[in-house]
Amino acid sequence: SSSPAVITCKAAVAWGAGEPLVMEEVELSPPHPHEIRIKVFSSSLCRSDISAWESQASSQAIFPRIFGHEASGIVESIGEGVTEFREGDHVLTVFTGECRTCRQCTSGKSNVCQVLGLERRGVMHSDQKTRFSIKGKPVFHYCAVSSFSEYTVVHSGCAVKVSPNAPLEKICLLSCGVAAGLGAAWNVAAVSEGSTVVIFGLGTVGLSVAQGARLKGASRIIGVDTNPDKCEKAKAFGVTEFINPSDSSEPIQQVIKRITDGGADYSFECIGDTGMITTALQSWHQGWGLTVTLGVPKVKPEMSAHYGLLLTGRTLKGTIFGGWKPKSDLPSLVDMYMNKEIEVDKFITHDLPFEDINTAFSLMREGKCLRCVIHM
Ligand code: COD
Ligand code: ZN
Repeated sequence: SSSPAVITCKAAVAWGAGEPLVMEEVELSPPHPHEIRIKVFSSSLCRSDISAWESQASSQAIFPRIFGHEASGIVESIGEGVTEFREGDHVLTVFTGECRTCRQCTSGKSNVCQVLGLERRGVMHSDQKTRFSIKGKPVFHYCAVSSFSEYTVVHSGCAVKVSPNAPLEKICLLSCGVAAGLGAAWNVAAVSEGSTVVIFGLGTVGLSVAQGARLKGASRIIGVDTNPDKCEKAKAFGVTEFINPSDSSEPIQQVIKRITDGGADYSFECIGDTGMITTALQSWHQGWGLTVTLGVPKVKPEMSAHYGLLLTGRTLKGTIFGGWKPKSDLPSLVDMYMNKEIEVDKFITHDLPFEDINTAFSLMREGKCLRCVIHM
């Protein structure tokens, strides 16, 4: 077939921190070598999109920018050297790619690719440039995905081919939040049967940890969240007890130790607050216990804790994307969804047309949704 050309399409562009997105006609270049151009089918909104869009930090002031990284789509065209994809393939995008050849990808010890790892500067990995522009002026990417657009270009290592039978409007959630939570429970913590689990933050990520823990037979799953609406919602995902820190004057770690006869076996930080990591560490059982951090802190990146907490044998682990290698592991998660072994649909509290994307941002900011799926 003839080589692909520049196209124009509609994209939701953020012009400044916290400013409502504006629907713009953007130019999108053809895929460069080893890249693919995707017709985005659906994209759900994840908290990280909001955090980056709201951030006043100068390192994050990358505008104009197209957010969105939890998405599904159909391959529209392929760049030179791409052998893995064809036009028409169904794909999930991933914010952390897998080149399959670098030292980390081949290590068997890490899911963080040296070449296609988390991109924070708003450009493509290969040439530090953008593929989007408006009247010739660059429009920046987010996590090298930028799915709040009718079309996008990603590195072929940042997309995963999935079964054409899977509903694209649902499985987009497996591209980030739901997979991250399940992976934290299964791959990183390896939650054991009969154990007690505490989850700080009951968004889609935290509730996916709950689902993962329930499927591994955890007997108590304690959810902690300052939003009282999460109490009812959380039960559907396996949370057995709910604690709202605003309801009690007793420190939360003390409450947990009291009700669990000495402390939890596992705790998970799904808020993005380093103070909560300290609290999570203090909620452990004496002599054992594992804390997994999933969030990226919005404010203070340093954390503090008394070394004695670790001295007696406790463990602190960090993870991104639940330890999954996207290319190797995501197709089987999609299959599990198709076989009804994992729940995805229940996380979708809202479906919205692309034009209403700012409504999705408001719903998430106000804590009124789990996932809003935006249909392109
Ligand atoms: N105490 C208790 N609960 C709180 C507090 C608090 N101080 N503050 C907020 N919460 C609750 C909120 O009420 C909400 O229910 C929950 O915490 C957070 O949920 P969501 O829906 O806002 O967010 P998620 O589940 O989509 O994601 C949360 C993460 C923290 C995991 C995410 O934002 C993140 O930091 N990801 C880091 C990894 C990363 O950058 N990956 C890149 C793509 S995600
Ligand atoms: Zn995300």
